[in-house]
Amino acid sequence: MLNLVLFGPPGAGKGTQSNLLIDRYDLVHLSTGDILRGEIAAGTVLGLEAKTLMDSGDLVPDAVVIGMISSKLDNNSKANGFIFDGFPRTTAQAEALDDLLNEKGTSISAMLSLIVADEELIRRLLARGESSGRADDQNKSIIANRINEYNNKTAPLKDYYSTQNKLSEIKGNGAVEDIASKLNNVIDAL
Ligand code: B4P
Repeated sequence: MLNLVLFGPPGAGKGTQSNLLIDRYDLVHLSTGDILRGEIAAGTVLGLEAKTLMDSGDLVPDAVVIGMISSKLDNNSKANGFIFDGFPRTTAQAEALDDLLNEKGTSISAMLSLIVADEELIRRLLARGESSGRADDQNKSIIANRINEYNNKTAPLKDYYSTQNKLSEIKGNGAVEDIASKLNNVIDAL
């Protein structure tokens, strides 16, 4: 199985690149952000709980997202592999993911980490906010909180995967196709 963690700060291009990778490598795309926004749109209890946190740029509790990923893995038992987009975001999530994959006799193949400067992240997210309607894309202070959450809780996961020799860092600025081509080169060499 090919199991990829697509990693990076908010606005780094994780969702954008995932959409290209799933077609090329025939993988199942698991975006915790998309799943949570689906719960909000459906008006579930989980969605209602998550909405306030997401709208202010805070992370949703680990137990919630780990439970979501666990059931998605069970529902896709015949998959060739997965792209984890926006997950894991904390050490507890990374450890839980290792355990879940281990139970299925597989593991993470690589973490692909997109590097983009903060000014470019802010520019992209504000631009998306003009059309997405997402509350967390609407103003600089919420975006700053998301970047802060990433730096404090999520960026340390690079060390987690680096000690397992699974970390590749890729520059995430420039044309979408050029970044996709760099990602493909890393994956094809695995
Ligand atoms: P996510 O949905 O994961 O949102 P994101 O970090 O903003 O990344 P996204 O994938 O949407 O954006 P992308 O970089 O592709 O998370 C939202 C919230 O959900 C979190 O704040 C948190 O509250 C909650 N959450 C999700 N997962 C969680 C977890 N595991 N644990 C706890 N909480 C969790 O693209 C951004 C923009 O850049 C787009 O407009 C795109 O078109 C543009 N873009 C992409 N590539 C570009 C390029 N090369 N050049 C120019 N623009 C580009």
